[in-house]
Amino acid sequence: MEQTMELTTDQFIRDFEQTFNEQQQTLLQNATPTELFLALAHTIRQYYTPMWLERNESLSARQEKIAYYFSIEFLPGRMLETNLLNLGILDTVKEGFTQLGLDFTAVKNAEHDMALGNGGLGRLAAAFMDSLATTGYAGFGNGLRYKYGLFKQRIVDGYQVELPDAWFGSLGNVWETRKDHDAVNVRFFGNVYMADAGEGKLKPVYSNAQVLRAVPYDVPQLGYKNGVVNNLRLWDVEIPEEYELNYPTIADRRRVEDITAVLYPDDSTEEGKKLRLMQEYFMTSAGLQTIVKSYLKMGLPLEKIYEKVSVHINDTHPAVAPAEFMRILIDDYGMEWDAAWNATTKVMSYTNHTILSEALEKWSTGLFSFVLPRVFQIIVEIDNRYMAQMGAQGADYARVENTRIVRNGQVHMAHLAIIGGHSVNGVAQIHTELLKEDTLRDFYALTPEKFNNKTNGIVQRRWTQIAAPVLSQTIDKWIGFEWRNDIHALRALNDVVDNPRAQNDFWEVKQLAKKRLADYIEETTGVHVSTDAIFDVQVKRLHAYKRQLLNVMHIIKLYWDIKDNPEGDFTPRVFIFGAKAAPGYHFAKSIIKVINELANLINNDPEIGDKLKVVFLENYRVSLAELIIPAANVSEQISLASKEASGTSNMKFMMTGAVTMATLDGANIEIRDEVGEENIVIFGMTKDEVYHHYETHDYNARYLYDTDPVLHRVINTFVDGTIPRCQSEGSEIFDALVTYNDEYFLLEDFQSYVAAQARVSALYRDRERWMHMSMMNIANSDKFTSDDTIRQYAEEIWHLSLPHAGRHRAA
Ligand code: GPQ
Repeated sequence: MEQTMELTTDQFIRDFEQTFNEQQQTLLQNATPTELFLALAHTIRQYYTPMWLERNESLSARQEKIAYYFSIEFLPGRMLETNLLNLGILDTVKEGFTQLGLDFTAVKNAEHDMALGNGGLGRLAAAFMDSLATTGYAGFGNGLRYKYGLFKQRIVDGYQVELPDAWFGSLGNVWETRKDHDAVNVRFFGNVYMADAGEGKLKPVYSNAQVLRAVPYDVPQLGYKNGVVNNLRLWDVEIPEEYELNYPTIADRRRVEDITAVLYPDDSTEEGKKLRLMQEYFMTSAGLQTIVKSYLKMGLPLEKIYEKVSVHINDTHPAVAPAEFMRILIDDYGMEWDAAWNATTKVMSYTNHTILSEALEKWSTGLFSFVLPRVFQIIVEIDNRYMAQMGAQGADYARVENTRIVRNGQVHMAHLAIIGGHSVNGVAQIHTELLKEDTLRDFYALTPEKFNNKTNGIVQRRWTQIAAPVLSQTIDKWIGFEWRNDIHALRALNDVVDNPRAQNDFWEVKQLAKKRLADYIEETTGVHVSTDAIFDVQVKRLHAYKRQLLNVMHIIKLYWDIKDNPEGDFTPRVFIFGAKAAPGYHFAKSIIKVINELANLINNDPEIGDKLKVVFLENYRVSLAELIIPAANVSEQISLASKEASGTSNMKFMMTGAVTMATLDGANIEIRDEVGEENIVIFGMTKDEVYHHYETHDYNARYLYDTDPVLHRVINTFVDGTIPRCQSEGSEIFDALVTYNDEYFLLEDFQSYVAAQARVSALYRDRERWMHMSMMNIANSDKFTSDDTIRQYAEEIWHLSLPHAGRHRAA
């Protein structure tokens, strides 16, 4: 149901000027973009606050079921334009700024990205918040209010340098509201023993525990033109007044503040691991405590809490939730074990985001029981009862043993999440299949009914209406405006993909986006790139399995092709990278260094000229993605088949008209199904071929290196001094590829990748054919709306119904 705020430009200007005058003691014309941004944000706050209050009142008055999405990461990026778009007043505000003679773009750029996430997982969580509000479901986020978000990346001498990202700095987060009255205490450490509580009951007694205060800050999540405002609750840590004497020095306090200081503390040390576990428990415990409290306010029986509450465990970071929920129900509210367990398993559900084993969290029982002694007791009890119950059912012993929570001195968090919940899902079809047949196969054999797939999605509004306004206008021109409210209407574009005038329009749109990016590239790197070249983009975290290195090997091959035959016919390309490497991930950082040195070599070779350029854009983040993605001709999605759970940038590129260069991995497969085989470029091994290598151990990278002369030359380029200033990084790469047998099969996929890239070059030269492909991608991208993904979560996992619209109804 569409519903926009009624706001005239004149009214907006009055509101804005009034807020500005109250806040900033200066003239509008003298204000900095930041001052203007703050005034604008506060104006918007006034607009949505009544809706927010009303939403909360109506949800509790109607006792609506609420799903709580627990995630250690949320990556919304900038909120200004999303909030304006969703209120339906983006154009009004832009017009108001024009009338005031102010530069809206400068003001929007003054907002610091809210980067409380690393990459896909955090961005997905933020997308789900938007889609929950947009679909109208009551779904609230629960996470941490990090003082420093994901590090800021600088490139110095080709190396990644990490700087702290003080995202709310001295200005604060303009969107949040502190909710003091919902603060709760969270306990760590100490000793716990069970004492007689009378009536044959036991109660835990704590000694020497550390008690910390969890204070929530709420960030509103606005639905698209529907008047709905949901809530993202981020927890911060404080020292409770009654315990202040325990922290006499600033250093003592700092250690506490560390809990919400950084997004992923370095966990290569025992201290770092402890801090990470404390973060996970802190947000989980605080969230669950307040959820139970607000449920009880309705006066309903606690045993039935699952009728009004769902808790979603986003990856394993909040997977302590089932045990903590049991603790709250039993210790704090006196419930019996069986009733508590029944409620817990009905409340909890879990999403897995990777099959890579290093990301499936495990904690040593020593550390876990030291930090969370009571929760550990409960986990041991859950584990014992699970064994007993499975044994009684006659389940296969080996399977049960493999699925235990506590095993070989470790606590397996994914196992706790699966045993303690009713649903486990993967994030793309192939990923869910792999969970069933490999990673979690014993669980699947024991409890197949828990497994389901929910293919990821994106907030398409952000990637078109906000990131690509001209593309959006062009879509309007050809099929009307309906797609802005119902994304499935985009399919009407299928009718014009072969219309020469439409093709021409969409070509021009892409050229404009490329020009915008080319200007940015020149400004930030000094490299001039031609918009006549194919813009070939790979932006994502730097990880060996994502195979940025395969892309690099292809670039080296092209470099030699041109050097060998400078007069040859060549389709010009600009290769654009953006990628942060985890601070402790040495190999990934070496790849960044090599990309930068290769870029120096190529970009400064007059013989190469405009035929080939390589650009590494530093500090890749959501707001930079908004600039880069709409400008891409080719979207590089080249992970080793089976390794990328889904990918989500692949969906954003598709939607803005890039052609995907893809392995049959993650959601690439579903993209192919939507656009058709001929409108995507597929290469490389399938997951079955990869698994065949694993089973037979027959892979021999050195043999490929020795026998394929092209590969041989490309790989030698890493170590023969051709690329200056990266001797040691080059030999690390050589060793990974040849000496250590190429874990991600780059050598095997190389020839097929090169052939696929040659196909892309040929296709691009046939503009009609290329525009057909490009527009087919836009026209068939509706499947990947996170609005539909979240509807499936809401209906199939959380069993929510759509709350009735409040007073704010469409006229
Ligand atoms: N993903 Cl386990 C992350 O971004 N961080 C993580 O710690 C884990 C997964 C990604 C995954 O690699 C992508 O394939 C997915 O598209 C994304 O999660 C969202 O599901």
